[in-house]
This record gives sequence, structure tokens and C-alpha cells, in this order.
Amino acid sequence: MPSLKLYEFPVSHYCEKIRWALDYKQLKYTRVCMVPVLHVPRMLLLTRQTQVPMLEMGQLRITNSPRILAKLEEYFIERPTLLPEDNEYCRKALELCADFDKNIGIHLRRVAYFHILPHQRSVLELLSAEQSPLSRKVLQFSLPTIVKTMRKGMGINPANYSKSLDKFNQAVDRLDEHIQSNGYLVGNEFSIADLTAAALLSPLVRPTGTLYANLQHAPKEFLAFCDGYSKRPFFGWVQSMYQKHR
Ligand SMILES: N[C@@H](CCC(=O)N[C@@H](CS)C(=O)NCC(=O)O)C(=O)O
Repeated sequence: MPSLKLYEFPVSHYCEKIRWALDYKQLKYTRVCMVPVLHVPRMLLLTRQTQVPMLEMGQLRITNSPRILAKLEEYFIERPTLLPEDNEYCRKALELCADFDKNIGIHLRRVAYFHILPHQRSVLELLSAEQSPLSRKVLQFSLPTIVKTMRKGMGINPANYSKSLDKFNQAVDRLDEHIQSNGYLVGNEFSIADLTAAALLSPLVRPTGTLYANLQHAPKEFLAFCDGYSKRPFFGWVQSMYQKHR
């Protein structure tokens, strides 16, 4: 079996997808937990681009979470699969994943950071997860630059906030409609569609055991935003996916 090394941000919901998939397949891997912005030189050197998650699999370096998931399915064929066996279900599951990646992943991130970035203590707490004392110090020192770069890179401003909130709300409306009475989005089993939606929504639902559930300094605006969705079908559904399959 090739060695597996995941380059990631603990705070990232796209990285959570891959951690979950690797754990679901019971694969052993090491984590390289980096700090956003400070990660750039290392990732450029390794992959000539800056996004995480990046999975190093033996000699291969794979970026983009859907590609990583596809590679894991293709390579570890004997492990529990996340792809429905039925072709039509499989097509539908992948179509849902693409919708979630685009309309939940990006827009929830922008909306959440809009609430979190003004609060230094919260940003420090979130970004310093899994960091050594030395890199925490570097993080603390560079925080203003990191926050400024994150704002710019993710287009975090009031106008984009409203647009992203609309898109996010439309996406979770669609998600609510896809939850079947058997508890899954496609077919009768847990699939890549369930994992993708639940992982991408984990910062909002904050399931027990996740980084977001244990925050000591979560800003009250962020918590109010999250609590606003607590009665929605998807909210309890994400909790149940974590309880049953994470
Ligand atoms: N489509 C990509 C999105 C990944 C992504 O947006 N990663 C963010 C963290 S959540 C990132 O690496 N940002 C830092 C950068 O772009 O330099 C995927 O699914 O892997």
C-alpha cells in the first residue's frame, strides 16, 4: 500500500471531506496541518498551486477533493466504497456532490468567515488547531496579514456576503428536499453525496467531536447565524450522518 500523507487545514470543510473518506475506508495516513496563507510557499513548491486538501499517495500528489475521492475509490477498490453500485444512483450522487461543492462549500465558507474574521481571538483559536507552540507564535505575529489576505482571497465583503447567503440558502433548500425518509440522499446507503454534504456543513452544524464543536471563543454573531438553521431538516440530518458514519 502506498504511504498516504494529507496536506490540509484542520479548519477546512473541504479537508474534512477527505479526512472522513480516509477514515471511512480505514486507511492509515499522516496529516500535515498547515496555517492558511503561511502554507503558500510549501504548497507552491509541492504542487504549483496553493489549494488544500492535497493527498500525497506514494509518488502521486493529488489536489481537489473530488479528484482525491475518485482516486481513493479507484485505488482502494477492496475498501468500503462511497459510490453507489447502481449507475443511475452513482450519477445522481456525483451530480449532488458537484452542487454541494460549489454552492454549499464556497458560500458557507464566505458567510462563516464574514462573521468570524473580525474576531481575532476566534481566528487564532480556529487557525492554531493542531499547530506546534512555535507555529502558534508565528501565527499570532502574522495574524493581521493572514486575515487581510484571507479577506481578499475569498472576496469577503458585505456585497459578496449577501450574494453568498442567497446561494447558500438556495442550496440548503435543495438539500432539504433530497433527504429521503431512509435518511440518505441517494439510494438506500450512505454515499459520497451524504459525506460531501455533511462534511461541508460541519462548520455550521458543529457536530460533536469536530473542531467547531469545541470552540471556546466562537463569535456570538457566528453562533446566532448557525442557530438560525437549527430547526431545518438538514441540521439534524448532518448530526445523524456524523453519529452513524463518522
Ligand atoms: N475545489 C477545491 C476547493 C479547496 C479549497 O477551496 N481549499 C481552500 C481551503 S477550504 C484553500 O486551500 N485555500 C487556500 C488557497 O487557495 O490558497 C477542493 O474541493 O479541494
